[in-house]
Amino acid sequence: MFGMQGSLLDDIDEIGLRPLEPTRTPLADGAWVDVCPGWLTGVGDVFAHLSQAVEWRAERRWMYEREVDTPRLLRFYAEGEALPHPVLEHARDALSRHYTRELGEPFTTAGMCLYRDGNDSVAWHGDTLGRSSTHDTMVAIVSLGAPRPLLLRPASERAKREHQRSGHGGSLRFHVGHGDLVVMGGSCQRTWQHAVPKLTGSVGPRISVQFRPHDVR
Ligand SMILES: O=C(O)CCC(=O)C(=O)O
Repeated sequence: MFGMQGSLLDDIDEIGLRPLEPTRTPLADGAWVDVCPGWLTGVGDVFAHLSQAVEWRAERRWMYEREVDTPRLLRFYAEGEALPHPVLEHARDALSRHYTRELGEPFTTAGMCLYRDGNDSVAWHGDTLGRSSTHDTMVAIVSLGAPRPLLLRPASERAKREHQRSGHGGSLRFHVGHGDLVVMGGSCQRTWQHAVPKLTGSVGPRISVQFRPHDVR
């Protein structure tokens, strides 16, 4: 459906998970981000399976008094719903085990997005539906396919001030694809925002799988 050129790693690796040993970057106002490059292996096969097996849906939204397509395809797997590939169940369980002491609860849902090309995108937002609007939590994102920039910028006044003072100023950029894991934690969903911007030129498809705990969207 959406062809992808595999990287060298994708070609030689079996489907599985490398050891979960993320590197943490503290962010302003109580947020942090963990990164574990190439965590999921055998990405080419998983991507091919997901692009065919998932019932991708186009959603509509209102913009300037007009209903338009959301620029990406989506599928949400609710608590208790089987995930479309066993390695995603392993990933969710491994994340729950790794973060159990810090998070205090398991990851239970999986949101999936398919960015078909550089025209697909998601605008600046925090995942602030449910408890994440008031409580610290985590959103763990596994990226498959062509790397895309995942941008983070401070949103609360305090985060903006602290981020500015730290000398960084602008947005942070994580180039994610090919099985990379990014976990946004602490206050990140309410004090920072994230986005996947549109890109020009030839951009291959990317699938993002977001694992979240109960009542976090
Ligand atoms: O594509 C991504 O990794 C980000 C997805 C996202 O922010 C969302 O669906 O809320």
